[in-house]
Amino acid sequence: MYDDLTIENFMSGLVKRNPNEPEFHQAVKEVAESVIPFINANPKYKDAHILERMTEPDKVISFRVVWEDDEGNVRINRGYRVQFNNSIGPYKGGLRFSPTVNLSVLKFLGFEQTFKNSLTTLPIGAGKGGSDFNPKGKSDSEIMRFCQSFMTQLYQHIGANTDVPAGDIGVGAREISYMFGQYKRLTHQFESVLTGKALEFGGSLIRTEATGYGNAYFMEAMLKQHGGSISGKKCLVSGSGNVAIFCAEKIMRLGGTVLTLSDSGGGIYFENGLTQDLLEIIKDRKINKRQRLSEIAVELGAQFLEGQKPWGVAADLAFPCATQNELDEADAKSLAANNCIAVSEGANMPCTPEAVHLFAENNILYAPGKASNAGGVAVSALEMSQNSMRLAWSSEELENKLLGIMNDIHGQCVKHGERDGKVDYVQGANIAGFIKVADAMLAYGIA
Ligand code: NDP
Ligand code: 2IT
Repeated sequence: MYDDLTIENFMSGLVKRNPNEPEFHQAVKEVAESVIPFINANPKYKDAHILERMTEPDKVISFRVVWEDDEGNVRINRGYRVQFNNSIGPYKGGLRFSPTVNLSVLKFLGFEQTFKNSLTTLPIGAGKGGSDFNPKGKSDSEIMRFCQSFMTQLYQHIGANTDVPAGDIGVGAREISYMFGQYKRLTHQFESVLTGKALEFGGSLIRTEATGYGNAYFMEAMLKQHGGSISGKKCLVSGSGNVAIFCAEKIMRLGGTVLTLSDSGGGIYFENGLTQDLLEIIKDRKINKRQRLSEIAVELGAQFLEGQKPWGVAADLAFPCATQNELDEADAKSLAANNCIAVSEGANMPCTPEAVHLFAENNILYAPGKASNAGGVAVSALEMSQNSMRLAWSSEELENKLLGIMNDIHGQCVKHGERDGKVDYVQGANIAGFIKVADAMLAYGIA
């Protein structure tokens, strides 16, 4: 009925409708490049304008968050929730607290979440939210007052069957607990409105570990598909937060050697490889005491690489687990020069498009985050299932389910991404994630 879509026309319309949102444009372009040829080959999606509808969030909520700091000053931040798509389940996705949060960043994350959540095989829609609040250097009381004020605004927009937020950068167990407590006070409901809760009040075993473990499992599946494994490989991990720490732990358990971690101050290099004992120190210092890597490098017997990223260290595998666009073309060149064989994203969109292009040119296997970091949201969905049943599964059951889900996602990428004996994981993840959501949207009619 309509002329073929072109990537150029589609993107120029999207950029016009959403000016000054570079991260959102970047995330959509990556999907459009894989999905538009598929849409043109399947006119039911084209005629219903499904991609245009999928790139317009269902609802964008922005609100004022006012709180008092320890000196009695009145502080004002902006809070958001982007409810992107609820075609296959309640909106689901994390909250990020960072001064770098803006609408472009949350729209890119919400859009990616649509495909990621579809790939998990579980009934979850997509959302993302957060605030430009900077948690660094804040006291525990300040964090509590901010979280309570944030939830006082957010609570009316979320619910166990409506929208279920979780953590992301700057939001961990402490913040989720303060927000859950405030939701309960405001609504008189003890319901599964947040995931990543503490075990005492409905949290799931393995949720803390799930994103990082899942990323290592995805890398293992990708290497197995190509006749290899993590065992015996030298690995670079970036970040030292929730995702990075547990990705490093699972890499070590699978027999790999972790040479690096990082934070926004720089990288840390373990000449002889990270050990579980050192990782326990890092968990305590980073998660409980919120220290910088530069402060603990000496105690860890490691070299601190001030202001540097890990990608210059020679290794076989790379796991970017910090933040978006942290691995650029120059970094990809360093990886290629050192004969890196595979990259699996723990963070959301950590590799720039130029870096991804370079991976393809150098035959470096590449797993996009929407596939490889889906383990976190998958175990969040399992937390919702357990809450609905008022039961709790064991760690063994949950880890088996997580492994099964990551292997299933890998299988979907192979099914939709295999070309000439090679797997294009970007193509596979985008098409597989698209089909389920698009078919649900078609079934609802014009809405
Ligand atoms: P955390 O807040 O626990 O840790 C973030 C880590 O990344 C910290 O080490 C932080 O260092 C580092 N970092 C943040 N910004 C930068 C930057 N600009 N440059 C260098 N390092 C930086 O967050 P998570 O581990 O939860 O999240 C990490 C990534 O994984 C994000 O992209 C997130 O969206 C993604 N993700 C998270 C999931 C989850 O379940 N938590 C699920 C799926 C994806 P510093 O402390 O110095 O800021
Ligand atoms: O990016 C992500 O998938 C997350 N931050 C986890 C979301 C969730 O709902 O567990």
